[in-house]
Amino acid sequence: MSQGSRRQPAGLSPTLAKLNRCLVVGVLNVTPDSFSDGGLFSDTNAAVKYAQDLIQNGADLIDVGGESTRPGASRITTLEEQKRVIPVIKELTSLGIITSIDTMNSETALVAVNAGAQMVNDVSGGLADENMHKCVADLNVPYVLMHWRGHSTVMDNLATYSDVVTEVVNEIQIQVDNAIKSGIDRNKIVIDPGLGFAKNPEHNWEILKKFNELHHLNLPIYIGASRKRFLTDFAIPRGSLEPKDRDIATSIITSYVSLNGAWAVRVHDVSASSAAVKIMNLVKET
Ligand code: PMM
Repeated sequence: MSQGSRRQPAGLSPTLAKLNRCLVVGVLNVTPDSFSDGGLFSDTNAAVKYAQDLIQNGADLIDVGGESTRPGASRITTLEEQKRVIPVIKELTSLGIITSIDTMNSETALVAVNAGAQMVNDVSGGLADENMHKCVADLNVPYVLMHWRGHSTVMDNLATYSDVVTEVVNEIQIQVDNAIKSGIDRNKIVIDPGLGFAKNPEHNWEILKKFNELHHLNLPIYIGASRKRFLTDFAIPRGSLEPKDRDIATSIITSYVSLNGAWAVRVHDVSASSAAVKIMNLVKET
């Protein structure tokens, strides 16, 4: 198997920067309606306890999100989003746990970084909020820029491609150029093909099959495959696995992308993916 070389962004805390392997990002959705873990955390204490368990089980950092991006999800107000995530980020920071903020909203990104988040994870790559790139440039933190074509209410209708990998790479390149024009340091950008976002299962598999083409962008790569519906394609009958039964498939994807040079994977079940990235590091050519 050909192995892409792993790049990492500048501006990481030394704890993360020194890890010579794919990072494991634990998902913490403080939402009532995310597709696999929505509604688990009604209060800050429960969310913090869950994040501590994720760290205990091998997460290197925690991605905190307050707005669901599952297909069909509707938007929430900035105030509601911040009410959900900011107390959690503050508490995790005080406990020494590294966090990123999963938001499309520049105001939330700003408040979250001021509360201690060390990275902005923007599933819209700057397209949902025209102030996001300028905001991240000022914050000067690592920025995950995901491929995106539209909000959750419409994204399934936007899954039309003649060559998905070429189009995704080209559209990411445009957003990277826009980000740099707004003042974001290129060394702080991480790209993500956005599995499941305006992509049907065949598109997701094609992107994974041609994973090495993502390296043409010469930027660190972040992958969020965890528990997504396409991971049920192998099941009999097809599609029969519930989100929580997709963790074995998720960890197999983690093995594959970490061997192929992904910088980080965003996962719900961190223990299996943590084992996967460590084992892949042992078998990988250096
Ligand atoms: N997927 C989800 C949420 N945030 N962020 C990035 N960068 N990439 C992803 O693929 C991604 C994300 C949706 O999954 P969830 O509802 O389980 O959090």
